[in-house]
Amino acid sequence: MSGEPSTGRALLHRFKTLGIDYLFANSGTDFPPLIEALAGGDVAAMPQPLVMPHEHAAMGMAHGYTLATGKPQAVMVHTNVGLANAAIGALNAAYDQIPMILCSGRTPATESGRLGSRSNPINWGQEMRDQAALVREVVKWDYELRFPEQVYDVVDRAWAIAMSQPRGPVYLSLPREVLSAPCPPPLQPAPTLVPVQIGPVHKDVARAAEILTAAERPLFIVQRGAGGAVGFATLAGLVERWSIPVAQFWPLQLAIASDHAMNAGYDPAPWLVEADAVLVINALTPWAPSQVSPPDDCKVIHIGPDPLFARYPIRGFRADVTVAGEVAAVLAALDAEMGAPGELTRRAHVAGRCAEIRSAAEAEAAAGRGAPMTKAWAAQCVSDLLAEHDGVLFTELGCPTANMTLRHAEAFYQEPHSGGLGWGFPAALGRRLAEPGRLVVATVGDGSYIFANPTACHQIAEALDLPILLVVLNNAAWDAVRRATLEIFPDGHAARANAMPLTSLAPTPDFAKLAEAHRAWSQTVEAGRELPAALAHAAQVVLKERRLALLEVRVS
Ligand SMILES: Cc1ncc(C[n+]2csc(CCOP(=O)(O)OP(=O)(O)O)c2C)c(N)n1
Repeated sequence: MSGEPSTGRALLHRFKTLGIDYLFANSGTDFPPLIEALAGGDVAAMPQPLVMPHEHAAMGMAHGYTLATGKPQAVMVHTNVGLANAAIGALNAAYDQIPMILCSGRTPATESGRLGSRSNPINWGQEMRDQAALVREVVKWDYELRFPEQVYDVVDRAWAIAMSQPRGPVYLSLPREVLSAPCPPPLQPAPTLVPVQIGPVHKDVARAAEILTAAERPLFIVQRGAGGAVGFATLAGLVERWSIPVAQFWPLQLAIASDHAMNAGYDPAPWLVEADAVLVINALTPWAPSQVSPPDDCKVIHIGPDPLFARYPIRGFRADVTVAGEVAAVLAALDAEMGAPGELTRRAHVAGRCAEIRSAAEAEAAAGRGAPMTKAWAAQCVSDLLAEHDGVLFTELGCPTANMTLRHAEAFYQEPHSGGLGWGFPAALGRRLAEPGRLVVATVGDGSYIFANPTACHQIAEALDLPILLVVLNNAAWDAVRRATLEIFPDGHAARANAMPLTSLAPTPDFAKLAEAHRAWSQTVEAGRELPAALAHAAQVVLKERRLALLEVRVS
């Protein structure tokens, strides 16, 4: 022991200097230098370490925390095995443009002779030629720390690249000998690199504005919100002024208030077939080309931090104009460029169609209040609860949001289209960690709940005092898989089978008892008319007793 501060300690200090609040950690034999540093005092100068009993939960929580704060967090897992468990979270973070520093130990390279050299058979068993390859395809950058004095430059670079547009996760592999070695103090305070921000190019904004102002049947398509509260307000004003319908196709975040006159629902198809100009706002998949396409002479504009989504091999949506930049900044530039319209005759027509779509969704929800109820009815009840408490919703094959009344930029978050299920529960916990006063509601399918490693998530909720309201929508099935089969083979054998193979979750566990095992409050609801009272009670338990409440809701 040299007695000098270790590289592990320097790493944690640098994280904190860069504004990283938490180290979401699932530890192993690669962690001793970090554990030693954390136990050595000076804790205020390091991120708060949080024990995550499963890596998937660590990734989901960091994801949810960053959605709330915009601040990247650090996740540290155990060598190659921990990284494999974290890989789904990396896919989700990459899809959702979430900046994050994902780290894992690297089994010691040396067999003896150094502090931290191999000492346990797993140090041989966990050796990989290219550990980073487990996540390389989805992270923006990866590196293996080679020398102690590199740590500051490497962490600064990791952070700056994660925070550059388009944002996303980066990966750092940390050999145990390097973390254990003494480290000189930093030569410069952090950050030494400034993340890249991209601003819209004026000539492209002007061209986009020209197309949109000249259009008779313009359409906006959104998928991941409108760029926070500022972009949300800009979009609302712009489409109000210009009477442009906004369709939210498979939305991950809210872009327009559900009671806004220009909220055109979730299906762009009826608008798209007659559109003469479309603005695609940061959407990888603005419509399903196998089902619908815009007319040949329709102009299509894509805006966002990466309008062509360069990381994805195939994406053929026509792009007549592309404008790169943060969504809020591009919308502000477009708003200014478009100015105010003269006489517009389309407003009543567009607003009327939007109102009809909204009424149809509400009517469908109201019809589903039986026993078992529909997910749409459950959504209606959750919507009322959220409105009463200004709550935030996380939904993963949970409540469909089309008929809900949601009004602000942070009203809801849906699982990313990378589709790594098990995201909803831990992401909601991450949100609650970021915002202790807020009612956070997670609605998840029974399958999604099981994918979340619920024991790990309940343990975290109790240990870290993160009471949320969890609604498990139990249909005893992977209904999405069933529906996908029917879509491709509507009249096939599976459609006619009494029980469709590979889609049943029966018998489902007693979800209420699972929660009870973690000393959470729980109740099972079978009839739709009983749900509002059960939700109200559950919210009181969360807010007053500060206990996690789980409602198992039987749905069709
Ligand atoms: C990690 C992972 N494994 C498998 C899938 C495939 N998958 C997509 S939806 C789904 C079913 C989800 O079930 P549930 O949450 O109960 O919702 P439901 O489909 O019943 O509405 C499955 C298994 C996936 N998306 N992610």
